[in-house]
Amino acid sequence: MSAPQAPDVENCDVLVVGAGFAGIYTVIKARSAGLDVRGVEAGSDVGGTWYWNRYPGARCDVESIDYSYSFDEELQREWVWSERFAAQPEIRAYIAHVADKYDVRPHFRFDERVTTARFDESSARWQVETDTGTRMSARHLVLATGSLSAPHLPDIPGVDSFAGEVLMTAAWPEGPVDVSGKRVGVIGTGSSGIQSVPILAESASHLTVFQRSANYTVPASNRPFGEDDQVAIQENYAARRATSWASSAGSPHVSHPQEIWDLDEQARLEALEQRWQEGGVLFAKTFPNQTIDPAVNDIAREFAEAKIRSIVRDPQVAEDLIPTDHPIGTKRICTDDGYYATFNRDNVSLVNLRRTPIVEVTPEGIRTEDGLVELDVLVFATGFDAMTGAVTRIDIVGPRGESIADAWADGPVTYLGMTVPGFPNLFALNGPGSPSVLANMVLTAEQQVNWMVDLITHCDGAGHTVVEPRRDAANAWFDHVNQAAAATLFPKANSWYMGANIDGKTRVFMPYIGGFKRYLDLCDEARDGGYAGFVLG
Ligand code: N01
Repeated sequence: MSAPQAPDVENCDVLVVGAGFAGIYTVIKARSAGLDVRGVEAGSDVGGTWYWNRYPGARCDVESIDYSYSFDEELQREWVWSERFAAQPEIRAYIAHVADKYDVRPHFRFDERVTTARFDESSARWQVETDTGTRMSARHLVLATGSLSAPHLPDIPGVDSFAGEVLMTAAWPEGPVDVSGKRVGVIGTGSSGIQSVPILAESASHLTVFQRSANYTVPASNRPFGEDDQVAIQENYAARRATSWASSAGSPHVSHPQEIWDLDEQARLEALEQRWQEGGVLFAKTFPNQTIDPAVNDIAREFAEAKIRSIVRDPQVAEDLIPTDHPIGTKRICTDDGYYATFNRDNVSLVNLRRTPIVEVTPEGIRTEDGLVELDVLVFATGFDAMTGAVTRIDIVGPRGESIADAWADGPVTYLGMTVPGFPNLFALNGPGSPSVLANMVLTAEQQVNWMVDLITHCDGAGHTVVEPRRDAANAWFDHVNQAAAATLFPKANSWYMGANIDGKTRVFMPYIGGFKRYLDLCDEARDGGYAGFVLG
């Protein structure tokens, strides 16, 4: 083991950045393996995504009973979800419960943000500093920093001049925000915008939605769980989890058993209608080939577009709400509660920025090419520098002087979506090259943390102090990730999966779309093959 550091430096085996689902489980698992684990979290408490994204309407688009830890039967039995799709406060309460149950908080420094990390080759340790001046030294650095946690604020002319209240969905204030009687503008119509718009519309005097690209969204069909549901959930939990672990996306849902071409038109429409009524993102997977075969995609897309036209009364508004730039499901399909119907309200307007772009933000509101829209509150629901932003915003430098931002300039190269060539003893959980955002983030976090702790334990047992993926193994993984994406329609969309929402970001499909179970198998193979993809020193 390497020598301890200077007295003012806090030492540990494993330093985890982030106290969301992945960071919390890192503490639990690493501690149980006998490792001294500490953490740093920028927020004031645990929760990660669910700590920051407190905007009205924030709700997970994965069912609550699936979007929860599976590692402890007792935890699974004792926690009772109140709804099919849990809202942010309930998920945050769940994470807090887990933190209490497993005594996680004492491991974390809260209200501190990691700013720099340098790998010192002589001690084989990461030297880490935070924005409050804390210095830490760890054998392993774990970036549990989230895939959608580096908010993106667009550089619109005059954006700082607005005299009213400015809010961001990704950093919504803790206390109540009252927009009643106010003129509210929302920029952005991704999942965050689409979830908040119906709620804001209920109290704003007027709500203006500034839409650059329309998105597909499917009603959640959310419902409270009754007592019968709770009994059924417990009876079926083991089977449901087993199905999820063996699935392509970490959830228990399966596509229609037949190919679309084996069905007549009526049967196709019935299948799509059934999925539409079931609600949520799974509509994108009604048929097995839906995001692979353009002809299948077109049938689902036309079905969704007919739904929009049937709900929205103003035909021009309906047309404006219909996406024109991507196959359905190739951007994360949104899950809503009354989004399209909101545009039937008298106090709601849609501004199609493709027709009338924003010219500037002024102290009074937003000036488009069509004139000034006066506002009291301006909400940015403008997304994230996804998958890489939270990592590259930390100044991380490897032993050969290369920063991770430079290393990933042409796209994020990882091995197995967890480790990075040139950056020993570093793990990026739910990172680029992993199923993460395309699967169930909680289960992928569990699997990755288990795999990572196995690797650390293996190294410790064999007396290795340094573990780094081989560059050829990482390049092969990068190619595999890209080939998997190229076999689908996903690269056709200017999505955050592709890095297309951030100016200057290299366009590479970042998550692994080759399948959750396949990914688990490949990780297991890498371990069972004696970690041949790594250099151990
Ligand atoms: O962000 P987004 P999000 N001028 O990137 C627009 C997860 N999530 O926070 O597409 C005008 O999807 C941008 O327009 P365009 C989920 O995985 C899950 O909503 O770039 N508009 C777009 O409309 C999701 O996919 C849940 O043309 C500008 C919007 O801002 C991911 O997080 C809830 C602009 C950003 O949409 C991200 O969702 C919430 C500009 N200059 C989030 N810049 C659930 O579980 C950007 N936009 C339900």
